[in-house]
Formats: sequence, C-alpha cells, structure tokens
Amino acid sequence: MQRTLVLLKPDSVQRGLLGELISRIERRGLRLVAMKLIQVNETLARQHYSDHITKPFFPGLVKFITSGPLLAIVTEGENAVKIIRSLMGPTDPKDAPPGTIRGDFATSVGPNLIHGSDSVDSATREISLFFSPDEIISYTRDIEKWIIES
Ligand code: D4T
Repeated sequence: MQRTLVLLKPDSVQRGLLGELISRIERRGLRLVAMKLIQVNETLARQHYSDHITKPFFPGLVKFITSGPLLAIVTEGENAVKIIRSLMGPTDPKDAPPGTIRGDFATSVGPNLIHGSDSVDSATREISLFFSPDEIISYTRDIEKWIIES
C-alpha cells in the first residue's frame, strides 16, 4: 500500500476541472485520504520544487504554482505512485496520449494541471510538506479485502 501527493494546480482550479480530475482518481480505485484547498506561498513552492532550483524554468514555475489556490490531495492504494503518474501522462502535454489527464485537457508544459510524486521517497517528503500526520485519515474499502498481494 502506498501514499502519494497529488496537486491539482492553479489551472485546474481556474478551469473548473477539480471534479473531473478527482473523479478519475477515485474511479481508478485510489482512496482520497487527505485534501485541502491552499494558496501556496513562495517558501513552500521553493521547498516543493527544490530539485529544479537551478533550471531556467524555475522562476516561472514558482510564479505559476503560487498564482492562485490549488487542491492538495493525499491518495492511498496499491501502487498509488505509479498509478497517479500514468493517469497524469508525461510532463509535456504535447507528448501525452489521449486518455491521460494532460493528454485530454492540457497543451502546455507550464500549466499542465496536475502534479504527482515521482517515487515513494518523494511522496513521503512532499506529503510532509503539505500535510501534518493528523490531517491524513486512513480507511479501507470493502472491495480491497479481495486484493491478492504479490
Ligand atoms: P510536476 O512536478 O509538476 O508533477 O511535473 P512532473 O513531475 O511531470 O515534471 P517535472 O518534475 O520534470 O517538472 C516540474 C514542473 O516544472 C514545469 N516544467 C518542466 C516547465 O515549466 N518547463 C519545463 O521545461 C519542464 C521540464 C512543469 C512541471
């Protein structure tokens, strides 16, 4: 069982896509175990994107992610990290196949709608930036008792 951080970025909020994107995550079978609408400040943006601090697109990235509210979500389930990454599609929407979130709704690498942690270690780090432990509420769905562990 894994947890991962999803950010529905300011463009998702602006375009009224939150319901659609949450629905895709839920229908795939992942549980939403924490969720909040927040206005990210520059400090949090710089911490979250610290791997990209030297990249030429970093200032624009910080500007965009702090430009308006976003919806931060922790999702939980089997292989949650990989499953969210595959729902999202590649970073650059022009390479994203139809059926993925970016392939269906985005055209540009800046406002690309969604963030998902890229590994279990990143997920742990990123979740702790956005949520305190008491904000995460674990539960199971009845159907999951049928999951066969490999
Ligand atoms: P995030 O981190 O937002 O989920 O996106 P990805 O995991 O898919 O992609 P990333 O970490 O490589 O990039 C982080 C963030 O930077 C923006 N970006 C990226 C950009 O504006 N220009 C670029 O050339 C790249 C590579 C988009 C996502």
